[in-house]
Amino acid sequence: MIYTGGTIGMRPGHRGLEPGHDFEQRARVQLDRLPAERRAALPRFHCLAYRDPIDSSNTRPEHWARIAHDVLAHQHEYDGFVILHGTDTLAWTAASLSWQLAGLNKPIIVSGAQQPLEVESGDALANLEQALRFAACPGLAEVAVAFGGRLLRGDAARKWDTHAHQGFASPNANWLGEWLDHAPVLHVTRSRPPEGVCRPMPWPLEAPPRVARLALWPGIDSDMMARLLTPELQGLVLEVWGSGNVPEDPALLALLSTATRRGCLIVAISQCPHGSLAMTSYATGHALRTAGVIDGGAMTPEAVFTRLSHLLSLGLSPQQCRHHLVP
Ligand code: ASN
Repeated sequence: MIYTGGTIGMRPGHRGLEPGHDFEQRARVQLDRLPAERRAALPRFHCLAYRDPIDSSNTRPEHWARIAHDVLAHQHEYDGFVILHGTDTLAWTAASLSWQLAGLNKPIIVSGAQQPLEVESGDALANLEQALRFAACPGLAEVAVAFGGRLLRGDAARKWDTHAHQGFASPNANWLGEWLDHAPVLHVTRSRPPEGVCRPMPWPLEAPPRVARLALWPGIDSDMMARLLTPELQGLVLEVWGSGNVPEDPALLALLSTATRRGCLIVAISQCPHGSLAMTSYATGHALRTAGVIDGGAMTPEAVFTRLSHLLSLGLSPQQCRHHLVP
């Protein structure tokens, strides 16, 4: 178990909740409150508690690399891993780990909580128990998010509710499993086959690639977009309308086209949380294809952003990245 911070381990401070320490001891005190038979069903675990736990709103790509590095450093010692994380950017970390650790073939369960461990009737103890039990499921061989009784694909999960115990959803992917009668149940017993380029590999820390995210709004013009589409930009997650539409503005489309021609990878996904792109349905969508924009299908913004970053950090050419972008 790796504790990185987040509300699950927070304590009240002067300005509000702050990342707390002594996590392992506090977690074991809580787990001891479970009924004897559920305690007995927990796997044995060791805990690596980061000495600098953070609120996950402070997460940077370096943190994703650090977690992947720590998992890989201990991969032969454990049958599974639990990563405890703040919920605000948990979906980004889960997506990043699903690329960085593709092919590890062990359960890597990312979890956290909406309330701290010590809150009576909070969700922390339940999520901790569920994460540990799912991490001990031999049939699971990928990164997944265990939260509020659901097990979601690591690259499809999204934070869905600011407060509810069921704080995560995967609107475009079926659950991998769920918690039923105090036991983990897997709906999919085999993970995806490992992908060619993605062998387990921590992100190179030195220079994270320059990737940005842009959601269109009515009235966006090419001047505004040009500020983001600088020559240094290597990748862009472009969140467009509906099934893949953009404004019919020749200057805006020319800007996208110039960027893709110089090798910037632009991936379009929908601003609708549910459903996939179909860039050929409308004339306004067809223009995106002509501009060299890649169809991101039903991927989440977190998944596209981290996948782009991962592929670019491997030093692959834009053509190779393009080939591997949409699984
Ligand atoms: N701000 C917290 C975090 O992301 C929220 C949480 O964990 N529930 O670290």
